[in-house]
Amino acid sequence: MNDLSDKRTAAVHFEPDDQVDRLKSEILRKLTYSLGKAPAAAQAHDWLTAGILATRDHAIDVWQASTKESYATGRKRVYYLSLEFLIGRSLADTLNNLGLTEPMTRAMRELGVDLPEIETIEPDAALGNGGLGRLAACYMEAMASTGVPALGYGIRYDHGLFKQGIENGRQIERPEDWLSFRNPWEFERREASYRIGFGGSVAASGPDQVVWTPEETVFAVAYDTPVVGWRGRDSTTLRLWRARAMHPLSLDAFNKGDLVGAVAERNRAEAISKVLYPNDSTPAGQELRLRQEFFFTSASLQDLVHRHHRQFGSLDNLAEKAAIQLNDTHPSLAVAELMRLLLDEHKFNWEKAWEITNATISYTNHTLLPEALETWPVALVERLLPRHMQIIFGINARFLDAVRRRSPDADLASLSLIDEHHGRRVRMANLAFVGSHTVNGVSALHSNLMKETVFAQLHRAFPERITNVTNGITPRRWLLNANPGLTRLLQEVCGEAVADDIGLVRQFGAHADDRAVQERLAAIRRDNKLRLAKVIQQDCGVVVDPEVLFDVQIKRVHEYKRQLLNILETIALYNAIRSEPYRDWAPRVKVFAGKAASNYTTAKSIINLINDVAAVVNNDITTRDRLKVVFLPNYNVSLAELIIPAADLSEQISTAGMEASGTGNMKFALNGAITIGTLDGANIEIGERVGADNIVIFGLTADEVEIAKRNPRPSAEVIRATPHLEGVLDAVAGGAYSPGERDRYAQLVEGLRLNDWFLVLRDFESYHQAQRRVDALWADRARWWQMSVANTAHCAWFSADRAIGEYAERIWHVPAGQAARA
Ligand code: OX2
Repeated sequence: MNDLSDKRTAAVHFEPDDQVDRLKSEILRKLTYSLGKAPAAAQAHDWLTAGILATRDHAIDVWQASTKESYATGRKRVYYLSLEFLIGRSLADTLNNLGLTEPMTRAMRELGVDLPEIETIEPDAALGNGGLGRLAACYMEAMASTGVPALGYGIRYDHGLFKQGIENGRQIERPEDWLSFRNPWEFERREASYRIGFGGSVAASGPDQVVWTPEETVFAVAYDTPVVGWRGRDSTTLRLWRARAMHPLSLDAFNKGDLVGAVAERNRAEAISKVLYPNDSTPAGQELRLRQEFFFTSASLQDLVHRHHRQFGSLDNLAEKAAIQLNDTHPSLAVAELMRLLLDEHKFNWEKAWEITNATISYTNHTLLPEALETWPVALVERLLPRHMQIIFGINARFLDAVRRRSPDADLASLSLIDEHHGRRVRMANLAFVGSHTVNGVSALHSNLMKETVFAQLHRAFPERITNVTNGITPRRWLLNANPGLTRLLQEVCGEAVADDIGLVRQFGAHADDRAVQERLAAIRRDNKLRLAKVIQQDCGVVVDPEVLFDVQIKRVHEYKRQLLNILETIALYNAIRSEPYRDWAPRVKVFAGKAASNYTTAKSIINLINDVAAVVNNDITTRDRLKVVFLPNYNVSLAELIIPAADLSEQISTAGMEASGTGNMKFALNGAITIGTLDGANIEIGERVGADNIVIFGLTADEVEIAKRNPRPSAEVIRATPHLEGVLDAVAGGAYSPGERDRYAQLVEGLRLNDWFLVLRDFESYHQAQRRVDALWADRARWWQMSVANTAHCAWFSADRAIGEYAERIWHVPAGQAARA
């Protein structure tokens, strides 16, 4: 059997049996000739790798055809720059997109291997922290599915996001090691290797000519992975950079016996792609982080400029053929680096270089939290990137001049790319904003708040620049693959074509009152809950009943996301059940999962509290059948795929105005969970689509939060006015949940009493009442399933295909491939 299939998979229709036979021999060939294993000796991981390699061949066929087509037609291409791509596992999704799930399952079965089982040993590619990184991964798949030619650029971290363990209720971090047994999906591209300079000096070499001589140079080497879209029609490329030393070994030092010095350069260079920073929406004030940002930005821009030049022979038309999207400010240096390439290497004059740069780059903002807005000390940028600092000053001077001429009363200090108040720092968001033709927020509320708050002055200077593209999620991974039961039901009710056109789920809405549909839905959810219950028992040692309400909050642990509000309300509920054990409480299991940044003490204390509360509640016989609390360790993409289809209630309870969008909220709603949430981020748009009766909203609005912050009510007054709260806080602060260390949570509670910045206390009562509305809805199960149907039926709009369609049309000006070629 020929190893290299010569046609694109999805376009070819084999008889099912032929296809299974073909796959079997492809797998065996890989096992024998790529892994050197006989079937009888093969371990589970060998079968997995053989399966991946066989699948990859099919992906390559699609990939090469896509690449050839986009070169042949010279179509505009998107370059998506992101410091994070939170991919998770790839085998199941790739098979499904290629239409090979069934034949591969059969082929493996005939070889004596259980495919779903070996799929679970594929390591998660965790090259991201949370929503921002997962969004990038969803968009790579959606661009492949809608035929938008694209390359995603990032860093190939040796170690992705840390593994979280829970020991004695506390988070511990262990290094992640996804590459330890190599990555069978990727291809090293030795020819795509670029020099990245740091430090050194800048000298004039003629009128308008500048030469930067870096003091230190490292290599960036490309590793490519195909990302196949739905039905294997198209593919995008994920190109990740690895840092290599120019001189991996100093023989001189080695021969003198200096073993450490001999590899010092190598260690310093390779540190750049060693580990992902475990911060979610807070910047890391570390030189290494800035080196990472410049490293991947420069490699990506050199690469795309080089490719463009090779294809078109000139950079004059760069903006016509390339759209560069900055995923947050981490790649903001792209503005200065593209200017440098155009000015210093391609000899454009400033005006032309600026015109090209601005017409090519656009920027997505993901947060307004002031502590999360990235800035770098001017002195550091000057030392590490002297030429870029000059260019940034040049951009700033021209920009401020132009504003001053147009509006003499403009607030130049807040517009400036340099913050002069905090020891002179470069404002990366201002740099990205000024360098971009379009800047977008990620939900309607967030984009409006951008105009009113952080970017108010810049918005006045460029009133057309800010736009909104509400986030989206890929329905392939988050519905079709994660929830096959629900998918089958949707295909029966709305037609097979829902898989191709998620918009068809709308028809599901007409069946909200259909008892048979409701029963099916209940059975599907029960199965999903059973699967999760097994994992809960394994990982937490807690037995949970799949009949009870699964109330779920899974996301990074952060004060603004308010896991603390959830656990405090859980304590109030626990107290209430204990004092009235015979009332008909809606039995629940509270499911938590999420990582805290390793240096974020308060978030870690909240994790500790959840586990301490769990230990008390789960061992209390009075509440045994009514309430359980579990914290699942090591939250990641794979765990989310297991939990989301099993959720009845989705907790989206951030302080209004603080969660830019959220994307977990969309995944839950599409899978039919009911949202309990604040009017924040994309919750608002979910509510608009599913209807006010099908979502449980509580709490202060963003406007009210704004007012509450300006005139804070003393916590003591809020506590006095809120039933149950005082008792809950006293119990936590007094050690009721930490008997071995009574003041473990004294500080956490004191923080709330002193300055309730995230309005946990202010929103407590409203949240508590909302939870009682949930109890009532759950008691009327027919009503619950009605709501669930409405959620699934009206959330197709949150598909990443829709979001990518908006970027393509309004920001990148690239035609979507399938439409363009149809
Ligand atoms: C996250 C935001 O917090 C979240 O609201 C949003 O849904 C996601 O990005 C995707 O847009 N780091 N993570 C985020 O922002 C930053 C910065």
